[in-house]
Amino acid sequence: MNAILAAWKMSLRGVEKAFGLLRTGADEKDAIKTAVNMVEDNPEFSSVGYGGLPNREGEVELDAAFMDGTSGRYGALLGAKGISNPIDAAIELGNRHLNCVLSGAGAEKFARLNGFQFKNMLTQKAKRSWMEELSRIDLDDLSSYKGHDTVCVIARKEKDISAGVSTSGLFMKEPGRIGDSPIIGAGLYADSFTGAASATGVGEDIIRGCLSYEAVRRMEQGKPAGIACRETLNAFTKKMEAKNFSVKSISLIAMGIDGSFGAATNLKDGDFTFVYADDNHPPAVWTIADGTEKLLK
Ligand code: SD4
Repeated sequence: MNAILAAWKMSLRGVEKAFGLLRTGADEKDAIKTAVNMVEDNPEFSSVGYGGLPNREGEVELDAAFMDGTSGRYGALLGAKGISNPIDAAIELGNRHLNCVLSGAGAEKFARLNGFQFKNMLTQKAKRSWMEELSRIDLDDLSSYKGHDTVCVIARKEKDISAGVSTSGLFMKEPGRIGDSPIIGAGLYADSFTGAASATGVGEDIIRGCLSYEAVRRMEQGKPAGIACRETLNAFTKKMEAKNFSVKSISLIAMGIDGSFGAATNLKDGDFTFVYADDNHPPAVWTIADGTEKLLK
């Protein structure tokens, strides 16, 4: 079975291309790279790669990670600047056993030494948004700004399932702030025995719940992907409420080796979108409404 699941409708073009490659022989790692690269390279998407919105000092800091569910390998880069395609460097880091998670200057040095391309990731448009926002926002109230969405891609080739994520993180974050996206178990988790999950939304809250790991753990107990996502999000929200902690925006996607796929969100109906394709479903945009997955008309 070939399948791809990706967060947010901005992933559609990338998933279409990646799914075509998957069906004609590419492995799931190449499919993830292709789908994520198309979002990273598109300056219209203000949350990922080139054109991503900067931190409060006007610098674009990038987080990316890749986890191979068959080998258990994982690579991540945190708060790196200027790397054109952070997911490529994360995939490369995943080939290492040690030193597979690098931050800041170390991550940039690794990318340079390994021949990855660099460019100024701050577009004029992103700079203008930053300048406008600087005069307006309450810096103590960081939340997931509209249109600020991480690209999360899960791909399956026969029995192999992997996951990759890439983001410029929350707009106006503090320099050095790291979200869930590159953190194993939080922003992504993949285990080909069971399935994979990935998260988008306010990273600080996703990290608190280790939500991607938790969704995969629930699938391991026999839950289909969508139910595992909903149970994970509901249980976490309830537990945090009992601690007088109110969680912000969170959305989860998951795919099981049993063929299931699904998502959960605490955004309002229709606001969270995802893209899915497999051998029986052509690439299409889905959403969550009335608590379940629905094809977006
Ligand atoms: C972060 N989870 O840096 C990312 C941002 C995101 O939708 O996914 N926004 O916290």
